[in-house]
Amino acid sequence: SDTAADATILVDRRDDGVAVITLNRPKALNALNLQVMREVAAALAELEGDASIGCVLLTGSERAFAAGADIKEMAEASYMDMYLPDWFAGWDAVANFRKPIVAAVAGYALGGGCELAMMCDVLIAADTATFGQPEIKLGIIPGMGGSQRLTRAVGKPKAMDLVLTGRNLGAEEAERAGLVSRIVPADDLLEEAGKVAATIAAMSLPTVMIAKESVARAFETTLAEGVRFERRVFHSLFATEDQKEGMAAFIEKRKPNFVGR
Ligand code: CO8
Repeated sequence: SDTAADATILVDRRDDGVAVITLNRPKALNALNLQVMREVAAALAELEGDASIGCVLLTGSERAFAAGADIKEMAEASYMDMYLPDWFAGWDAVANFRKPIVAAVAGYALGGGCELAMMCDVLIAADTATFGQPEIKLGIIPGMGGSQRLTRAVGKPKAMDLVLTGRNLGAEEAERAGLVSRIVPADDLLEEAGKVAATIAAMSLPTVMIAKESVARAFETTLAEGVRFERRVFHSLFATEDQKEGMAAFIEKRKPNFVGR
């Protein structure tokens, strides 16, 4: 772990190609203040350039992935306090990160916590996970992409229900709605999510990055444009050594040894 004493996150680069980022403000249920945002963004910037890391695992505690943006930090803010520094734009570092991020969510993922989880690529939920966009109860609305990403994930009727009433969603309803990838027993969360992240990290890194980019494109464009994009980047993979290795390994009935280029 390479973390400062007063840090709000822990970063652990494992030798299986997975970097684990743990949100660590236990007394505030991992409320996402500006310090957390800056530390996550800085950690991701380092991991982006670390060729030994193929996947990031983002998690919180048993009690809370994150109970939202830090309400105490925002309570007295004015419009200009929010607007001029573009409050929370720094979280775009998560959404724009090029390697996959697996979120391992136990306990509360509310408000900005739910929005942060939705910025990740694979969302593994403990059976104890609770999702929601309760901002309406505070007189605000989701501000880290929730009104958009939630609606794309679960559709308009469910998103309206959640955003307008602020009610919580248990893990099972979240999975039925398409918000999470898988549910696992809470005791197995880190192990199971770690296996998913390690599986991804063992693949060809450029292929994984391009696969992520291609799926993410579906949220940005029309079907015809998205399919055209996919075909172009599909063709581009034939410029990688890993495509040659992966196909040769299949034909020779052995495991591929991807080199990440
Ligand atoms: N911000 C600051 N502190 C928090 C937050 C939060 N979001 N959530 C919990 N805490 C603190 C509590 O204040 C408490 O601190 P203290 O001990 O000093 O009083 C401590 O964490 C423990 O919390 P509770 O005692 O409340 O624990 P409970 O188990 O009783 O309840 C809940 C847990 C249900 C999760 C409850 O804490 C809660 O409702 N939290 C707030 C949830 C919420 O409303 N989240 C949305 C926040 S707004 C948001 O995320 C907007 C994002 C976009 C903003 C974009 C701006 C541009």
